[in-house]
Amino acid sequence: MDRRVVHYARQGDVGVITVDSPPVNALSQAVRQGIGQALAEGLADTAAKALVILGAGRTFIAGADIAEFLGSGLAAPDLNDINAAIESSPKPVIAAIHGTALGGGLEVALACHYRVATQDAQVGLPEVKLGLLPGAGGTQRLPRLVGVTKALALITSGDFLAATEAQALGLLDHVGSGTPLELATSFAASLPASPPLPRASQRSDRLGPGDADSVAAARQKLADSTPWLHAPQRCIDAVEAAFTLPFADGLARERALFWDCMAHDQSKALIHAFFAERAAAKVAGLGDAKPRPVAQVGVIGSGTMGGGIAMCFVNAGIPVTLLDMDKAALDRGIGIIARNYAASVAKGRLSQAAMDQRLSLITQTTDYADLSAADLVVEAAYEDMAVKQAVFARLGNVAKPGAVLASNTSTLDIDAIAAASGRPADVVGMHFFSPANVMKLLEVVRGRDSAADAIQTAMVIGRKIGKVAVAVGNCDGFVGNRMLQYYATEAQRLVIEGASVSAVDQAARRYGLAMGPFAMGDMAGLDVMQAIRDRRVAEGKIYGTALSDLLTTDGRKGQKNGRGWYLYEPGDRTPRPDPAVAAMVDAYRQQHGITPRTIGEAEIEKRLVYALVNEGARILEEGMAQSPGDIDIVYLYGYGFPAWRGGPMKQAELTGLAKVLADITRFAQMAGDDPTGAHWSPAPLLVRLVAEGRERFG
Ligand code: 3H9
Repeated sequence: MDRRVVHYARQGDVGVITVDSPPVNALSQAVRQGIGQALAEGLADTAAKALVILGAGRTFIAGADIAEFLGSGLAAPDLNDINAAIESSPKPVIAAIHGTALGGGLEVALACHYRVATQDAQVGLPEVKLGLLPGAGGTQRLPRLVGVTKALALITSGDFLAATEAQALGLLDHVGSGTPLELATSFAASLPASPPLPRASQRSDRLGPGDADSVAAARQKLADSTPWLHAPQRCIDAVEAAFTLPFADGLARERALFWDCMAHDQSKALIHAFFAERAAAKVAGLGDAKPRPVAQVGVIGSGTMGGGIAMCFVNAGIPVTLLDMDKAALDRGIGIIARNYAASVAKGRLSQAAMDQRLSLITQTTDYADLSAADLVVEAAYEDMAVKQAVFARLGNVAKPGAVLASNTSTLDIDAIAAASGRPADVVGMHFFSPANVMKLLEVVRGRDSAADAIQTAMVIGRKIGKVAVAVGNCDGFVGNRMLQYYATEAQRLVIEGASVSAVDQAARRYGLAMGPFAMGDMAGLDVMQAIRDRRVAEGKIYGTALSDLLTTDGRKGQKNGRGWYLYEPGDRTPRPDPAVAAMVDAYRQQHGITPRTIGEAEIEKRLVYALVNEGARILEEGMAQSPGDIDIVYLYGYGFPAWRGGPMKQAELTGLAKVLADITRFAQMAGDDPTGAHWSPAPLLVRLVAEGRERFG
């Protein structure tokens, strides 16, 4: 069907150009061409005194069509040419904004002579979040409209501005209530008969002598905070051109910098992450299953996880019945929740009224019968199969028919838990990450018998409470923790071979991870990890090394008792190297006849990340994740993997699968017959892809 994505129609004496390309009116080649044609129609329409550009559906224009960036080059017409045609129009052109005007969408609006917006509209140049910069005049027109300092802040952060804030900056000419067309029509009617048309490219009144200082300050700020990021510095280079070069040369410089960013691995990684996050929301094999309604939630266990999970639901306005074994446990749990909220109030992030309202949505109980009204029950009891099965047996009796029963287990077999409920079709895993009220990741575990609509319910409610939900298969550790166990094991192997605990963590941080494996272990709790290790070792599987046993035998639990791989001062989470741990490591090496060697940062980095990649490839082959992108999203949102690296699987693709396999093969040789290094046996999928000359996992 040949459907026009941009159409022109006249309303009174105003010519209306409507961009109608769902879902977000992105500037595909067809839309660019359509705007050009509709503009020509409007200019030829003698009855049209002014022209309006607006978006059909939920939004104005959300930017360039990012999918086009995955291909080779951008087909004509060029957005710069469209913008030049708009700006040079002899008739006033008004952008009428609702929803969001982002990236190229805002650049179209900046080329218009006037911009009006609805009160709930937002504007922004978020290209930097994709590792890019505004490439269609945004870095040249915005500084001319709002000044260099403000433009730098907007362009280097990618933050959205509310319409009223944008108006205060001079970016919007009018903000009001009414439809975008009504706003634009009445704005057009208020214009004098032949007004001198304001053209951003021709303005210089907001540029001034302090601009070079603003640029220098912005450069320094970014060099201090995120020196590893490529695009923000290029954004500054482009904005600098707005006051050092004539407009046309500035545009050319901007475009050259845009292509420079586009060629960089960071934009490939960030664009991958953008699409992977959206793809994760679509779970294959669910048919047209609709989510079950969830108006009331039960949470079992008021400890750290249960309390955090309860907060997620009440934050979204969903009442929670919180169950624990006795009143003392409940009081402790509620106390922690209240303290968490109070800290947000103290920081000015939450009002006292909102805190009170959220707490009022939590009902405490010790009686399972009180869960009978819940549409969804999330179990966050102790991580032990017998405990979980007992809970699900009781839930099977009390929960109402059709309630979804979810376990927050991080490693246990969902099918075994589901069987205890007597209604396995209603059972799924909802694996939150600690702290549950902060971390965005939610692994939704599909059991063998989980009903499609039960999975869909968990996915949809996950999004509703602000999580990034990823469907995963039922295997030991699911996706995230299954990969992590080899990463954590490898971290210990590196220390045994000669690296220090802090050197391993430092290499991980320098790679871009939010924290190193040892600091992460201390945060998660060494006792918790030891319990998982003990179970896995009893099952003949690997997790960690005998080195970690020495620490737990010494009573080290991590942050919770101030002693783990590091030492912690009371009330301070800063990890401090512990000479006693270094002594334990020395003793361990001596006992095992290991002569420590110097291990460079590059080797540490590769062994940590490729341990993830190799297991990720196994997970993919087994179908436990539906795509490499899903695995990446698990790592970006659950484990502090840097978005600008796109996730472990994307990194492997960017590095080259053949190179990664060569290193993994080398690490396997180095590990020899050491069972703790058995994970280096190359994943068959990786071997096959490389043999076939393929460069992508999926
Ligand atoms: C740019 O403009 C460069 C120029 O300066 C220079 C050019 C030379 N393209 O997020 P949602 C899809 S760079 C293609 O779930 P929401 C998205 O994949 C661009 N597709 O909705 C999803 O598809 P599906 C600068 C896009 O309501 C669907 O729309 N602009 C684009 O939660 C719904 O998306 C940006 O970076 C796009 N630009 O949020 C804005 N945007 O249904 C990026 C969305 O198949 N977009 N899609 O999964 C956003 O921030 C959010 O999508 C938005 C809506 C706030 C618009």
